[in-house]
Amino acid sequence: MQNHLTLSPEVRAALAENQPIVALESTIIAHGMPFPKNVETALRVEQTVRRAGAVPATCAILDGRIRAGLSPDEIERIGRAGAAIPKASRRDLPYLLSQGLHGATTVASTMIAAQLAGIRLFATGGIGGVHRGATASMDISADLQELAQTPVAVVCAGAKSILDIGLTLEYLETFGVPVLGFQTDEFPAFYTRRSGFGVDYRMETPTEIARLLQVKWQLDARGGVVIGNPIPAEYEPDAGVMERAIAEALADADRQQIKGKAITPFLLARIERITGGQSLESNIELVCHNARLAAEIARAFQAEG
Ligand code: PSU
Ligand code: MN
Repeated sequence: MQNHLTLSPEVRAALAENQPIVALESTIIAHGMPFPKNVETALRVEQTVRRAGAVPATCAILDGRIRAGLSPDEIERIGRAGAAIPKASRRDLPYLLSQGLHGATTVASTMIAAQLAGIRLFATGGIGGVHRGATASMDISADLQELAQTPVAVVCAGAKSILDIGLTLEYLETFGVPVLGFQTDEFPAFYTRRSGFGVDYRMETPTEIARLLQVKWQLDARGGVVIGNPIPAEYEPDAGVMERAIAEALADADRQQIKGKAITPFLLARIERITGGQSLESNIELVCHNARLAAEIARAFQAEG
């Protein structure tokens, strides 16, 4: 079988030495934030992982190869190219790899890259989910099916209320994906610490989470775990402003008939425009916050294993 994965020298060495590693996605770089903040953020997230004692593995598709671990130059190239690099979820991989193309990895495809590499922890901003109105549109992110089948734990700030958070949690329950809250009883809603929906289990420490992950994969090698880490209160934007921005963005998407893979990036960019960049600052801070927690869990996971 041909191996489609290329590891950076640093990630390869970290794997050989059983060091803690945190996978990071690239759709957030190419489609989630504007240049140059996207590149600054990606580099700052890597630095955050390092400071917390783990090795970052930013993932992407470059020249038809799945890559785990990128150089700062490669990260900058992805950030500059932005939306010119296609957003790549599970279904896009065979095409991009067979054609020798580039792709920005989503939560789903970053989980695939992490699993191929042997990386168990992954930090991002928000996961994809069941979209509002999905009973008619059937728009459910492939991230959720990936969580159902691929053994990687995803630290996120929850799911944005551009999604139907209740249905997203129902879907995860159906597919047996544990949803944990780090020092919270509620699943966070990305920009806000609360969503009104509970998590399955509240966890107080990275070690507790690491032990749960060990047991999960001892029982069954299949499937991921969602770890909801609320945005720090000092970076939480005004909830009313965000709700109005989200409602306006959703109405615009509806009017312009935005569909499929374009909808999430469209909504993120609209919200950022409407809030005058306030949402972007919050987004950056919560990603760094998640990267730190993922590194701490990765360290505890290595210690427990
Ligand atoms: N949600 C966010 N920011 C993001 C994404 C989701 O708050 O950048 C990105 C992630 O890469 C996620 C993807 O995996 O969008 C989900 O897209 P879709 O709904 O098309 O599966
Ligand atoms: Mn979709």
